[in-house]
Amino acid sequence: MKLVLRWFPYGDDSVKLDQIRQIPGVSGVATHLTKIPAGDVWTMDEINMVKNEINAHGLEMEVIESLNIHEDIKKGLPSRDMYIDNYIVSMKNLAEAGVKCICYNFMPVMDWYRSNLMQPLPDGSTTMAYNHDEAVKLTLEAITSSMIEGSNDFSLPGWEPERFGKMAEDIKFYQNVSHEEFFANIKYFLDAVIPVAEQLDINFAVHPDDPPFPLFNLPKVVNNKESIDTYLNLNASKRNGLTLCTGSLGAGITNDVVDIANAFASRGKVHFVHLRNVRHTSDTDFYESSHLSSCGDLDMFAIVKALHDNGFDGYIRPDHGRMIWGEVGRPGYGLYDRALGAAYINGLWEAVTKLG
Ligand code: DNO
Repeated sequence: MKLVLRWFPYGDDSVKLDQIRQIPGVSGVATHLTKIPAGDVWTMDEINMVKNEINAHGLEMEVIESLNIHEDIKKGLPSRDMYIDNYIVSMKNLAEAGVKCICYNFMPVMDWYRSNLMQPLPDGSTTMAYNHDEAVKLTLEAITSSMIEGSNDFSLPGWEPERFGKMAEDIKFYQNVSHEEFFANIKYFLDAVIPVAEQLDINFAVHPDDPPFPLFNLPKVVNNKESIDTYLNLNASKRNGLTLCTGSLGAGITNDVVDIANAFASRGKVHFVHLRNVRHTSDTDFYESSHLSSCGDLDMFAIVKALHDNGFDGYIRPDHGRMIWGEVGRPGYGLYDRALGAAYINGLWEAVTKLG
C-alpha cells in the first residue's frame, strides 16, 4: 500500500508540497492538471512541469485524480471518438511520466455535491454535509452558486467553471437516455481505453457516484455493490477497477462498505482507496465526520483489514477532512484533518499488518 494526499497544482492549493512531505508515510500526491479542460490532451510538457515540481519536493506522482471524461463520451455522441483518441494520448503521456493509476468518474453533468460545504460541528470544526430534501428542491443555478460561494475562492474538483454553461442543456439531454444506453456508452469507452491501460501497465479506477442518490433524475451508475459489479463486468480486465471511496459508498445507508471492500479487493479490482467516514443524520442525510471509526458510521479498522487481508497493494489517500484549528482552505482539502487522517490510516495499516 502506498499512502498519498490529494494536491492541486498551479498555486491553487492552500496546502504546500513541503507540508505534505512532512506527513509520516506519505509517498506522493494524487493530482490533476486542472488547467486542461476535459477532452483536451494532457501534453508531455504540462505533465512534466507538474511532475518535476512534485518530485523536487521528494514526492511521487503515480496517481492521477482525475483524468476527466468529456461529456460527449458520456452522452455517446459521434464526437466521442475524437475525445477518446485524446484521452488515450493523455494516458500514454501519463504512463511515460511514470503514472500507475488513473482515477476518473462516469457521473453525468456534475461530479460530487454537498448541500453545505461548511456545516459547524459541536467541537467547533466545520465539515461538508448533505441534506437530500433540501438538495432536491434546489434549482441548478442555486446548486452551482452554492458550490462557487462555499469554495473559499479555490476551484472545486469536478466543478470547473467551463462545465457550468452547458449543465442545463446536458441535464435535459439525459432525461431521454435510458439506463441501457448509458451503460452502452460506458462500455464503448471502457473497451477503447482498457486495452491501452493493459499495454501501458496502468490501472483504471472508477470513482463512485457521490452522493449515491440521483439529482435532476440523472443516471447513477456506481453507487452500491451490484452496480459496481455491473460496471466492472463491462470489461473483464483487471485494469478496469474501482476507487473504493468509503465516504461516497457509506452515504448509502444500506451499503455494507466492509463487504464491498472484501468483494472487490478479493478480485484484485480495488486500485485506489479514498478513506473517510460519514455520520448519518437520516437515511439520506449525512455529514463528513473525522476519520475515526468512533466518530462516524463506518468501521474503518474492518475496511482496512479487508483490504489488507485480500492483498491490496494500490494507493490509499485520506479523503475529505473537516476544517479544524481555524484553517482556511478548499473545503474538504485542508491540511490538518487530512494529516490526522493519514496518521490514523498509518496506525490502522500497521495494526492489520502486524496482526497478519
Ligand atoms: C471530491 C472528489 C471527486 C473525485 C472525482 C473522481 O472531492 O472525491 O471530485 O475526485 O469524482 O473522478
